[in-house]
Amino acid sequence: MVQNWNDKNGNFNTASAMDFLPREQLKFIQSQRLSAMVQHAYNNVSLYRNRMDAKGVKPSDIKSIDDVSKLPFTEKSDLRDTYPYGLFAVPSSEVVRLHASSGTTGKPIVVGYTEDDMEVWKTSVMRCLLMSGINRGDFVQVCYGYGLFTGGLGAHGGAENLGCTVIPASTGNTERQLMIMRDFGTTAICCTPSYFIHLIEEAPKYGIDMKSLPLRHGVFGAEPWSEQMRNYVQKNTNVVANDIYGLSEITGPGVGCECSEQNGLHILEDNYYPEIVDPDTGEVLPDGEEGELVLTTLAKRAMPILRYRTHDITSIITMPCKCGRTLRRIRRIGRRSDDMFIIRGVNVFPSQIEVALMRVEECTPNYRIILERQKELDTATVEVEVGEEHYTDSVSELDALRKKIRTSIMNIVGIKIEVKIVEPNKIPRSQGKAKRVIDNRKI
Ligand code: DLL
Repeated sequence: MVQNWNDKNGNFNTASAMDFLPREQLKFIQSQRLSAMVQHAYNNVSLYRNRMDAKGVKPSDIKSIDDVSKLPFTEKSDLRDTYPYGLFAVPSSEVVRLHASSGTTGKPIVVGYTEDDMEVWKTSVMRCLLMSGINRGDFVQVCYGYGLFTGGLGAHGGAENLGCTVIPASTGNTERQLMIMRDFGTTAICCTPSYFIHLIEEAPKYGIDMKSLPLRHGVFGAEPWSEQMRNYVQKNTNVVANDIYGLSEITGPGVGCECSEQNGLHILEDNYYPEIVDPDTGEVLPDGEEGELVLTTLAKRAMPILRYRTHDITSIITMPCKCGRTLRRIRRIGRRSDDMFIIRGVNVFPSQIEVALMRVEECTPNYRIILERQKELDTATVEVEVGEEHYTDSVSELDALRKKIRTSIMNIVGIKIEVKIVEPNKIPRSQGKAKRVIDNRKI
C-alpha cells in the first residue's frame, strides 16, 4: 500500500512509510521519542519541571507512550503567561523560525522551531499532501496567509519538500487568485474552506468555469467545515476536497489529514500523540468516545508541548482505515468546547447551524450567527444568504423560505432560532478563517 514515490533526490521516500508501520513498531518509536522529549522539557523548561515535581512525576517514570497520561496538561494560558519565550527549551541560537497566533484576546502566543523541527514540520505536511493525493508534478497554489500565521509557510514547506511546483499566492485579491489558477494551471489548492467557497462564487464574474480548470485537489483547514460543505465544493468543482488539521502550538498545519477514503483524519502519531479527554474532568476517554483532543509533541526540540488541551472536540475512530495506513484517525472537528452558546437552556454549536443550513437546497454556505443579550437571556439570529436565483422581492416567498430554514435548524438543534435571509454578498467574506459568530453580548 505504500505509495511508490521518490523524493527530490530519487530516493524512496521513507517518511510516508511511517504512515504504514505495524502498530507495535510505531509504539516503540513513540515511546522512545516521548521519554527523550520529556527529559528535554524537564531539563530546560521551568514550567514543566515545576508541574511535574508538583505531581510527583520524574522523567524516568515516562518509559512508554502509555505513561503519557501521568504528565500534566498544558493550556493556552500557559503560553500567554510565559509570553514570548517562556516555554522554549533551546537557546535562541538554535531557533530558526518563529510564528505566532493572534487568538481573540490579548497578546499573541509565540512558537519556535529548530532546524530539526522545521524538517519534521515540512515532512509532516508533505505526508499530509501525499495522503490527500497530491504529488510532485502538481502545481500547488497556497492561499493561506503567509507571515506569522502558520498556514501559508507551513503548506508551502510541505509542498516544496514533496517536489511540487509551489505557487505562493498567499491571501487576498480574489481576481488575481483566479487568474493565477487559470493561467498557471493550478492543480491543487491549499486554503480555508470558506475562502475556497468564495473563489467558487467569484469565478463566473471573471468568466472562469471552475469545472474546466485542471484543479483537482483541495486541502482545506484552519477552521471547522461540514460534510455538507464538502459536498457543495465537490459538486461545484472537480476538486477532491480533503480536510487538514493543525494548530500553532503543536506545529501548524500537518498534525493530521484525510486520505482518499475521506473518512476521518489520520493523525501523524509518530510526531503528535493524540488522547481524548473529558473536557470537564480531564479524565482520559477510551477510543471511540467523544471528548477534547489533547496533543503531545514527540519530536519537537524548540518548544516541546506536553498534553496540550486543544479544546477541539472529536473522537478517535477505532476501525482500521481502508487505505492501509496504521495511523489512527479522528473524526473531523466540527466544534470546540468553548464555541458553544446557550439559547433558552439548549446548548448550540455553530457547526449544527451549518449542517442545518446546508440541508436547505436554496442556502449558500455564507452565514453568520449574531448573539445578543436581552434581559439576561441570550438570543441568536442566523443570517444566511440564499443563491441569487432564490433571492426574490416577494415577501411571501422569502417568508416561506425562512420558515423552511427555521424548521431545518429546529430539527437539528431542537429549538426555534430566528433566521434572517440577507441579500447575496451581504455577509463579509474572509480570506482566512471565517468569523461565523458575532458576539454582541458584551460579557
Ligand atoms: O489554523 C493551523 C492550520 C493552518 C491548520 C492551515 C490547517 C490548515 P491556529 O491558527 O493556531 O492554527 O488555529 C488552530 O484552528 O485548534 C482548531 O480549532 C482550528 N482548526 C484548524 N484546522 C481545523 C480543521 C491553524 N481542519 C485551531 N477543522 C484549532 C476544524 C480546525 N478546525
